[in-house]
Amino acid sequence: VALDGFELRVLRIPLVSPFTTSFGTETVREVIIVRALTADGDGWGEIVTGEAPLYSSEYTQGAWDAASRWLIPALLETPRIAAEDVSRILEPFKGHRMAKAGVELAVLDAALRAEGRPLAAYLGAERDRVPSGVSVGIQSDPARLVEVVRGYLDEGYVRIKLKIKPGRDIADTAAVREAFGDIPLQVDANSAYTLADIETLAGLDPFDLLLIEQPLQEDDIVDHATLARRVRTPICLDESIVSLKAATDALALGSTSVINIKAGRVGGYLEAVAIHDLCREAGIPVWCGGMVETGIGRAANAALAALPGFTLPGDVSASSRFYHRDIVTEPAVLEDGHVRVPTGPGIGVDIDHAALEEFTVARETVRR
Ligand code: OSB
Ligand code: MG
Repeated sequence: VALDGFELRVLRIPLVSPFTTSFGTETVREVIIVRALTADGDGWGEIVTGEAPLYSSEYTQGAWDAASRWLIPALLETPRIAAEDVSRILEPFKGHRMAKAGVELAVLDAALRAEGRPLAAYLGAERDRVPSGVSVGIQSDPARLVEVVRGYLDEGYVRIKLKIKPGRDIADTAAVREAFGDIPLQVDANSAYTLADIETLAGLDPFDLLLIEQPLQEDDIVDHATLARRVRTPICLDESIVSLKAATDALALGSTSVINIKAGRVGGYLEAVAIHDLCREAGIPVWCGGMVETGIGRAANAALAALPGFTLPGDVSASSRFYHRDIVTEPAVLEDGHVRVPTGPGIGVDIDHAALEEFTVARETVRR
């Protein structure tokens, strides 16, 4: 595509209910939307950082600075680039993977829209809908958690993921298992534990969980291998898998037996596909994680999750799980426990410009 420039916006979108994880409570999703401006039309991407560096080191203002001062100017140096060139051009800049992923998606969307080609087909998707799991935040107490989970099960979600943290783990998990029996159930600690908590984590074994997601720190790759030998529940890394190389290393060490793939965390949808391919070859199940995406990232995630190696339900929920109003004209909906993979060109969804404007709190255009 011939890039004329990029528009960056910070959006602040209210959540339908507070979302509590081991690292904090959010009531508003702050996110960066990227628009690639090209001679053949626009493309859209999403930088999934949050306001504060609590999930990983990336955060809104850092990603904004990296994108506007370094990543975008580097891409604008060449008159024409292919989406497949983006990661190589941005390679000299260390880290900032979420920023890179959002910029790459905008270029990819512009290129695919110009060709009339859907992202799903381009990535190698083989399904037209994907099973939808839901990530459930920490509630005031286990009884309330059971009621919230009941609501999601009634809506049709096919897999429940409970956020846990020290002191809100065993009793919460026990309450949900007790209330609903043999449902597909897993937990996510967002790196809230250390190896000193092995007894607690092994205490989750009787609940027959699909997996425990990211119990230890991002760089605790050896400790995760130690933990994996001491608990029966499969360990699934999220935060630790920042690249294809990190995935290769974690599998070699035995630190993880399932991988949560998030395009933002690994620097883009193309790197995400490479991790999918590695895992499929190795017989490692993967599933598509979420970062409370708007309709832009949610559409792209549905496309990714439709690849054949995504054998577990992902955090690819309906837009209504988080938002009253989305910024696309056809937000993802739950149909029989599944989300449909968009079939239109590019990410396959159109922007609701009125909603986009309503939630925009900052904007900047960087032109060639
Ligand atoms: O760890 O998977 C995570 C949300 C924000 C940051 C990290 C995580 C999450 C979720 C929600 O669990 C996933 C989603 O439904 O988008
Ligand atoms: Mg996670």
